[in-house]
Amino acid sequence: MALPTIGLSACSEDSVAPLDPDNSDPTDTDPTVAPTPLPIPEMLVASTFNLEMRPGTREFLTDKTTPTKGYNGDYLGPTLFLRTGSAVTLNVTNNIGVNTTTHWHGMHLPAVMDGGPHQPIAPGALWTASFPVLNRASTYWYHPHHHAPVGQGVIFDPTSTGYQVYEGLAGMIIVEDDVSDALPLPRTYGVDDIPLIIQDRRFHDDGALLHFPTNFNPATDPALRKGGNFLVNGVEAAVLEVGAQVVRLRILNASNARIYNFGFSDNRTFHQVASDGGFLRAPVPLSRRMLAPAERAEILVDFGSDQGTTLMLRSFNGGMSNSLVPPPLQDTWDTADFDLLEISVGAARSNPVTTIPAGLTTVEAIPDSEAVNLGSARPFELNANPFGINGLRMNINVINETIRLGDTEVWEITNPSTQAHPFHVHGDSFQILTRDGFPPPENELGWKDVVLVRPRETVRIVKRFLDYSDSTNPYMFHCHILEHEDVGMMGQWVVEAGAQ
Ligand SMILES: [Cu+2]
Repeated sequence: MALPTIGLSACSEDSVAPLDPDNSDPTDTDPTVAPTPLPIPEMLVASTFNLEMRPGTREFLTDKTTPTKGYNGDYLGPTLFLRTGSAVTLNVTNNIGVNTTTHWHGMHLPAVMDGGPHQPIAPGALWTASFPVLNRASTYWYHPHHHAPVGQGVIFDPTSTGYQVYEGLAGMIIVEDDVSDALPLPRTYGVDDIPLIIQDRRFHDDGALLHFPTNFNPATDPALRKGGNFLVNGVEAAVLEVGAQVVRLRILNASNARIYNFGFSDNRTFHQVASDGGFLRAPVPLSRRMLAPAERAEILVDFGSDQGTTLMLRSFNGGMSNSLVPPPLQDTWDTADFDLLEISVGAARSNPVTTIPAGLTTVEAIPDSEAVNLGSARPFELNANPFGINGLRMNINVINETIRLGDTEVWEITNPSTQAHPFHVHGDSFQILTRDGFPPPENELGWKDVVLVRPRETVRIVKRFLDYSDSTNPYMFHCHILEHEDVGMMGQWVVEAGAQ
């Protein structure tokens, strides 16, 4: 499939870097080439899903072939539709020629079904996960989570998580339940309910994915896969056509390392309705929503008065300055505003949603008094030199934390480093109690499975450990900057059934 090679010329402000698929000249735009409509990943609705991890190619750059990997296709994968309360079976076949896994990010499931480092899939092998869907309605995703031997060369290892996700292995999961059914939200997939999988990439001159610059020095460089080619659903500089109505965008930051500060080119207000693991109590009005790697946000955007106009989904990283990525680790795009997607508004579709609901659902706040360790929260210190957690690098043979089934715990995550780290916990969603002692903003008062911990910040989360115990097979906690994870910023925990 030929992909667009143009840079859209829709930017109205000089300070905004135009879309630039070749990433060579910020003024290099060619309005004579028609833009590509935003592709919508195929949605699979089933109780048994068959996923094949396979190699492919894409033409991201004009007349250049990029070797890629995908699920059931060349790049990314289908959207899996799951229903709370149903049973699901996922058959994953590894045809990418190297060891891998597939992890169901955010799902509450037995550890042996998690698809983490302890469920490797050998080349040619089939791995099956089956579990009841217990999650709340929200947006989740899947991606490889293989653990290559930790060492300086691990980020170049084609079996590492960062390498494989960068090649294109990722897809979205949508869970619906009785709560979402009852809400007056846009729900027609690809029409007014739009998946947006956001990624950044770099390319060699020959079109191959550029993992690191040729002059990359592992001793001094940040060793992060970041680039100035921004893909939405695997395509750069695409156009999303919507109706003049309320549209729901499911934004997934599936980038290896990039943090985005999403907003629109006209600075309009939008409403966040869901965070990683479920709906918020009520839509939260925002003009910016930051998402770190692996975070999701569902937002409602009212285009009801915009028929005949276009606007841009933009990342306002200029406003982030040095607060999350310190200067030695920055690239151009960490401190610039840049466009991700053009949105073209046409006539309303049939049966449009035209209003933002006043309320959504009840979110029971887990009382911290329920925690068995309120006075001595379980500590997690994020270490960047060398990378690790609590002074330890990931060791697949070491269980770092043991938790008792049925307990509720407070975890305290501290970040003494100068860089923000998105901390992810497998197994089930948690809630954020405090950031530096204060309650988080309203749009973080829901269910989360990734929390961005800023430099020198302390975040307390509360999590229930219910339903599944397994003293042998662990879940993971880790930084979701994938290169950090790969070099050892990860640990393992088990849930044991013990005397209550
Ligand atoms: Cu990190």
